[in-house]
Amino acid sequence: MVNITIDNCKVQVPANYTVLEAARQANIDIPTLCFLKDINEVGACRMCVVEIKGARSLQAACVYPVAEGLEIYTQTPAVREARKVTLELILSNHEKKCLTCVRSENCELQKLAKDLNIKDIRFEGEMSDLPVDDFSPSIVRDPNKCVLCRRCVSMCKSIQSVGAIDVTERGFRTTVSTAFNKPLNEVPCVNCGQCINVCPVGALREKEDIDKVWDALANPELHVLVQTAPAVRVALGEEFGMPIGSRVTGKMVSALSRLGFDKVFDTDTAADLTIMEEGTELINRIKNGGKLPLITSCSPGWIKFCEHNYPEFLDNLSSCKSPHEMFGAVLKSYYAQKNGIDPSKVFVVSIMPCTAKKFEAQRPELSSTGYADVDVVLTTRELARMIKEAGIDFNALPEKQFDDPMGEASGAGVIFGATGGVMEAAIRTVSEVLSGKSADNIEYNDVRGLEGIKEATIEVGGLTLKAAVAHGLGNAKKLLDKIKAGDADYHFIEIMACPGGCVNGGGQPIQPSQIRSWTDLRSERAKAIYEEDKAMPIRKSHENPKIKMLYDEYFGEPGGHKAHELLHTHYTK
Ligand code: HC1
Repeated sequence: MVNITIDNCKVQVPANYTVLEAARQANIDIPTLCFLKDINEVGACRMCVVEIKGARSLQAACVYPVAEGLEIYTQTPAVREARKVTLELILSNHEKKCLTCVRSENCELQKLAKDLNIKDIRFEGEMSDLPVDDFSPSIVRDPNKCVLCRRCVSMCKSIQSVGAIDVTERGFRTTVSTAFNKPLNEVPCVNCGQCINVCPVGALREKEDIDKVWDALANPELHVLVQTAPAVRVALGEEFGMPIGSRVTGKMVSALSRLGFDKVFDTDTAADLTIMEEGTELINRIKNGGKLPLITSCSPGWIKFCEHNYPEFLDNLSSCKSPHEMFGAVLKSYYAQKNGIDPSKVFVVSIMPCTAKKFEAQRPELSSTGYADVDVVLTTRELARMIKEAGIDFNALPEKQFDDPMGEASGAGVIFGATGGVMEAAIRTVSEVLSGKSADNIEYNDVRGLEGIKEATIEVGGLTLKAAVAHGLGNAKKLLDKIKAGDADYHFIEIMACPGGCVNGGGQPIQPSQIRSWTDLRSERAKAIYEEDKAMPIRKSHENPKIKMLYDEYFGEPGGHKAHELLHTHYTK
């Protein structure tokens, strides 16, 4: 610990703190723009400057280390003027279309202007007029709104090890762009959308598909079905002012019914179906000498990363479609048939925490009924916008259950939304299938939590299963490199593209740096996921009666012919 003085208050702080962290401990709020804890700590924007006694110039609090006896002043006239000039210079060439910007009221630049009491902008800068890149099915990039904070670059390069974007050019022409300024869909972007979640302004956003859904809902010829991913229910409430980690499953179902969907289904049900298929695939590969390790295939960002960077692992991928794609195929086959509806009139909307699911839904490999399994994917944020546009008072909504005939899911389906969840759900089922006995302890803590790579050795029905879980593509890369080098071997691996898994997907509500830097969104939302699992009457996929019904009435057996036709695919790129 060291003793320092901030604005004449004496405080004791850990010796490894920066001035920004020390000020926070002393309840002094220093404004920041480029700073994002553990992701972008580069001191580039100069919004957080402070005076340090003895230093020759103002210093960036986010990178300046504390030391015994340091005297810091955060609100001197020189500091206030420097911050205002910096902010006005940023604003001088920022496209100020705040009324219609998707980040209005959730924009860190707008908040800074208000907090720093900016009334006039003293400088009139030249405005850039660069083309908006909206070719990707998942992400829109508007360089005219970019404030060059570099958070997106750090996320893409350092955390995700994708490196699809970087800072290019010099001086006034400096911009964040792709190699040769190509559209995002022509570079190895994996569509994970993590760049959107860290952008302080509206320079990065999801490709909005709301109007396609309004049109479908207004079309009397269509039977419009919606399904919601596990992670949406623990984050949607944030869009309506609720605390991080609020569970809003019942209100979410109510809202979707009020929007006019014919049925509201739960992707968790299809997650249970995935476990039946993937568990069977794992057992078959182990027993019959198939390709191991088996690697999960439900994260489309991970699939694309694998295609671009590790094609030698493509045959390790499970042939299972992701749960929402499986559900789409079930709705356009079994459900359509059972209800006497022409499958061409069934319109499936998936509400996902993920921007890569928009890309996934367009993949030609995912249309086994002759129609796209899923017609439109909306993110959690887009759903919130629809609810607001419809004038629905979300907080006052009653709780509602998912619709039948497939309105039931297990806790195993719910935990898919957190890193380690697919692994844990699979173990819950595979261990019972192999041992023939029902297990009481079904919580596998070794695969839970936020360690980048988790390993577990599990005794399942006479087999010693070696498992690993990686979340975030940087961790996936480390794990795959270890396997390639012969330093590790496993039977089964779960990989999710987003750090923390889907709870932290690129389509989830955006929390500003002031919150995100100090509260771990991933663990708060994951906590809610595990609470939801605990509250479920059925917690194992193979015990879900709707899944039993599906196999009895339609698919026959897991891994059977019909299941392969509709629920599996193969990625070959
Ligand atoms: Fe996910 Fe999945 S868990 S991929 O993280 O396998 O997006 O939530 O829906 O499909 O079930 C996302 C979440 C989601 C699929 C499931």
